[in-house]
Amino acid sequence: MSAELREMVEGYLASSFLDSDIPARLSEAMRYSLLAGGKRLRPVLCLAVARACAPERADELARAILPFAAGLEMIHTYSLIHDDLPSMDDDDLRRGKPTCHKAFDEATAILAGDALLTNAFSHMAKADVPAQPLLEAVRLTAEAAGAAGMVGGQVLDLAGEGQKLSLEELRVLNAKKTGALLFNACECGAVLAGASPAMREAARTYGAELGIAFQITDDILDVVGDEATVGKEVRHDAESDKATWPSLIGLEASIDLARKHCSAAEAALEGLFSGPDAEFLRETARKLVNRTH
Ligand code: GRG
Repeated sequence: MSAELREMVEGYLASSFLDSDIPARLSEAMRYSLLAGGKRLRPVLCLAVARACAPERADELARAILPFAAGLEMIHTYSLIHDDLPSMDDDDLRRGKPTCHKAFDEATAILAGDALLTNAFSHMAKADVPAQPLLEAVRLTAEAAGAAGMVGGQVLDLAGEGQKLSLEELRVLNAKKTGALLFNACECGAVLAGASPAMREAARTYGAELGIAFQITDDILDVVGDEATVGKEVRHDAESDKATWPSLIGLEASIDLARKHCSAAEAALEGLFSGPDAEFLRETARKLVNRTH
């Protein structure tokens, strides 16, 4: 199921930013990072939630929402490009390849990120769904990616380097930096499918639980993973003296906590979602703890 959705997203992304009006070097940098082989988790979650909300319209919905879902991946890719910059996390490797500023130059990487973020909204607005839910989903996404969401989380992350954070501070930081885009992808899937308020709430809870589990596993991979499999530098958190789940509660307790949040994600779907896409969402939550990249 997810392979099919992932391929749809991959196809859409591959055909974007080929416009001859875009300066060649900018288009090259945007496509370099966008097509570097990410998991496409956010767009696939958005599409799968929408389909699980209305299984009888699954194929039609996926086609209608695809530009919106692809926009979410563009926003995610912009955040990775900017996160890797020397003034932020200063990373040389991303998705198994040199980071954008290494492959091009710093100014081009900043502008490629800016362009991906801005153009993402143009793609999202092309979704073939009624105006009211589309406007709501665009608003939710701007909030999730913006100052009170991901960008705010990144600020807290940078400010937290070298600081001893409490568990609650780390939870809030993670919910913004990593969680906001993930739960937003799920909530927007429900909104765009015209789902009931209960389904929308359940989708949001599923995404939020998955988001925290995702960040915990990211922290764990930084400790136990190897660079070739993870596709980015590892042991980076300790080097930058970052508060992480393993550093605050230990490795074993972090694995247990990730499992707990994955179970909570699965439980959020109970009784409301059906069909193969609901099963895919449950399986995603079950498999998350064992992810290697
Ligand atoms: C620069 C505004 C701004 C925000 C950056 C996304 C982010 C916030 C930072 C990335 C660093 C990081 C380790 C974040 C936590 C987990 C995360 C989002 C990992 C990357 O997402 P994946 O694993 O990556 O879905 P792929 O490459 O598969 O898309």
